[in-house]
Amino acid sequence: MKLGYEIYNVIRDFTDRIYGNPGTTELSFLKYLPDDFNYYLALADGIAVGMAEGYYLKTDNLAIVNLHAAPGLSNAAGFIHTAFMDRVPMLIIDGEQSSKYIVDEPRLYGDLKNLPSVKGFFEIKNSHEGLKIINKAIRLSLTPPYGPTVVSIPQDLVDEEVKSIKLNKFSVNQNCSECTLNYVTEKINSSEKVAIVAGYEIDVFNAHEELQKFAEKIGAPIYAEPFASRAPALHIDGTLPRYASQINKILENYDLVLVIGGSLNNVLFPDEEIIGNIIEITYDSLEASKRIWDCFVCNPKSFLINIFNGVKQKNKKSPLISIPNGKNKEIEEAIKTLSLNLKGYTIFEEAPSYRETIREIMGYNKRSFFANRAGFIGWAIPASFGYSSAKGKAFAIVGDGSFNYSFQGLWSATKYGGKMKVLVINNGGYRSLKGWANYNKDFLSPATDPWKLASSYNFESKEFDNQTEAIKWLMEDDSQKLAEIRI
Ligand SMILES: Cc1ncc(C[n+]2csc(CCOP(=O)(O)OP(=O)(O)O)c2C)c(N)n1
Repeated sequence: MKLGYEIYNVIRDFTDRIYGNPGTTELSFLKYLPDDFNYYLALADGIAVGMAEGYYLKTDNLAIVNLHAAPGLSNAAGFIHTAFMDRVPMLIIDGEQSSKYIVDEPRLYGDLKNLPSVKGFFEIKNSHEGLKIINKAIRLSLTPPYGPTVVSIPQDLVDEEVKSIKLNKFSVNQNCSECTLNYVTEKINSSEKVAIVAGYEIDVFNAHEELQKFAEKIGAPIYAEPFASRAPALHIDGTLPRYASQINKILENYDLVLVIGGSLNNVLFPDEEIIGNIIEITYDSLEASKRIWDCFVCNPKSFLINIFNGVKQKNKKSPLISIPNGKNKEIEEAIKTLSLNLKGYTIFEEAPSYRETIREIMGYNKRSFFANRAGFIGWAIPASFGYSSAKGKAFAIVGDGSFNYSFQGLWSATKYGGKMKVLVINNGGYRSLKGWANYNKDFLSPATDPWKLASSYNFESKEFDNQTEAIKWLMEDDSQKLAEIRI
């Protein structure tokens, strides 16, 4: 059979769909798209990547994207970087000019082998190696830390005859060694005041219950890592602030800080070196390699299960240190109303001025709260649609500034359907930047009407003065809706 046909046969073991945006060099590959395979069109390249990330967040499946040669890939770079930071298993297939003439560097060609933030970039040189390269790119992407890989396929090669291959099983699961467990147990048992900083890997590995039991036994408060991107625990005692110096003020109160499945360095303002008596357990060797404190790279769920019996029950709970984090009153009413009327919707948070307010009021529901780890705005709408395209119920909370980066994702939502809501908090521009800058300039206040843009894609949208009314209208049924509140 032809290479194009065989590629779909291989990826069929992982997913039933591709998110993409096509160009001339993809047309030959896309003509082999099987009838039972879904192609979700995004109106811009990066948006396809954001949608694919949302699909992964709902399904845990490898996400597959089809992009257009160098223009498509380079245009999607911000979203690819975000998928990399979020550790998303993702295969990006991009079309390329005909193999014989790539050497002449025709239009659309670009040497993107050094594209940052991908785990591997592979160019198929001949049809014989095509399926092996797809296999290699998939396996590399699925090796922790997960991340995007790219396979570039010259458009002529997909029409060549190749032998089929069946991908065999592949899985990586590194449990924590006895030696690690003994070391950490001894440290915990000999420390009086222990704190836990829990991160997004707890949600990735579904280790919430194990974390809770462990924390209770050792009497440790659980802090969420700064800007936690997924639910780090069932119950959080405190949230770490935006400044490294403020984090240090908290950590200095403990003899031992256990960072489990996250990063202390995910701070917005690294104004100081983060210090403390820290032990970190993560499945992410890239994260661990950057730290100078004790780090053990292994599955955090296996860590929590296997350390439990060895640690001593502590009768006195270590103190909880709280630093007020500037909760913003402006949208409290809306977020409170929403948290009482969530109806199984999953939050995609992208409201820079209100991140803490949203987290504090709503808390983190297991596998029902997502943000990105790259500090990238424009992600929440495509990711919400990707999530809803996989039968999830997605609720994006976005600022007006953030909305304008990727509202084209709403076109895909109206085209393909799915349960998706959007709340736009319109504060007349880049409020967070104005706050940090401490001055106001015209370029910080772009005035736009998001609900009008959404309406132009037939995404039902309305503007509200009253926050409670807005939430009530959004949540009164399961249809796709956008409410914009002006504050
Ligand atoms: C892709 C990208 N471009 C630019 C920025 C810089 N940036 C951070 S916050 C922000 C303003 C966001 O405006 P809005 O969503 O309305 O939130 P607000 O600041 O008003 O709370 C900008 C431009 C960014 N983080 N990501």
